[in-house]
Amino acid sequence: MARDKIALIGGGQIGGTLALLAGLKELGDVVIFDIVDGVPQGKALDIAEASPVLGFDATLAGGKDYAVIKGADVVIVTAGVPRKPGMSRDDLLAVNAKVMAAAGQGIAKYAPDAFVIVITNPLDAMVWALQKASGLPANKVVGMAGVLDSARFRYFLAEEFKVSVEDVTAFVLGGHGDSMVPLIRYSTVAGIPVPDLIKMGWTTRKKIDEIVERTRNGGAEIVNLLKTGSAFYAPAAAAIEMADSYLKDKKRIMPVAAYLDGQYGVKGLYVGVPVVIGAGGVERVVEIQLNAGEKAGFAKSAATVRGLVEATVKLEPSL
Ligand code: TXD
Repeated sequence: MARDKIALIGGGQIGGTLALLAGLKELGDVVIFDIVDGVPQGKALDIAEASPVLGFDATLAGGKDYAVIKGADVVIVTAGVPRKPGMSRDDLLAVNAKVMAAAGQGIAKYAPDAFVIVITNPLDAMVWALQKASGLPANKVVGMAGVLDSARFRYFLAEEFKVSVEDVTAFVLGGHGDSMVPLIRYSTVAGIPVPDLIKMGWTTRKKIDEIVERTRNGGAEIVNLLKTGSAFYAPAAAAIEMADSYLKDKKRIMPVAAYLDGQYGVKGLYVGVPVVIGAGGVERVVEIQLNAGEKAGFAKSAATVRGLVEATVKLEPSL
């Protein structure tokens, strides 16, 4: 049986890391598509030359013609421009919406059966734009944000409790970044909910609130440190975990930007919710009961996303 094929649309900071991680985990053959000639080919060749040392078998290639993604099983989209100082939100939306329109057409033409993971920011609007432009079924197109936000939350909790990150689970809802809604009552250490750990004296409510705030600002914290770009190791690791669950039909439950058709009271938008990811793509949206505060936080997050999508449609009428 031929290997699976992973196509990366965008071979920049995250794209290159995705290619390396896909190789390391032997997820399949990798192609990198980018509009900058040479970069995709150079990164693909460099990672291929690492394979004898790292011990994995995969073919890696790059190119600037969408035909290179032909037949891909998974497509991960990081193509676009990051927000530069002085660039308005609408400028960023306009540029990246055009990129999503082109990527959507390329995927529709060459990889219509793929599972698509969008990473490009502003994430919640770009995943909507990509699905619209590609015409792929909504359950085969998702956005990566929640797995990254929950990874940050899990890391900070593990640091606070001095336990292994492997025994910490985190539950986040809503949009990416500051409109994220973390549910500490469903976040646990070895199954013990965080509120119980507060009662057990392992930490304080104040400390947990600080950790939530740090998670919300996780992207900005890295941008301020790097100064020349945004996070890319953790975002790439998060997207690869989602691809892995699809390719191996693992049916992992993960927080992703998924298409809601009434769940959580939202219709026709991509918002961060827990879903089951298996060979069918999004196989189930996990709809938990929210209390009044959580409902308000989620509704606020969904309203922000709706505003972004409406602005995107105005700026990119082809969507
Ligand atoms: O959690 C999340 N979703 C966020 C997403 C976490 C971190 C980064 N976030 C966003 O991902 C970020 O704001 C960007 O929108 C994307 C990709 O981030 P990255 O750091 O990889 O950006 P780079 O290094 O600028 O790479 C973008 C690549 C670059 O090589 C460009 O040449 C290419 O995209 N590019 C294109 N490729 C194909 N087609 C078009 N039109 C195109 N335009 C640029």
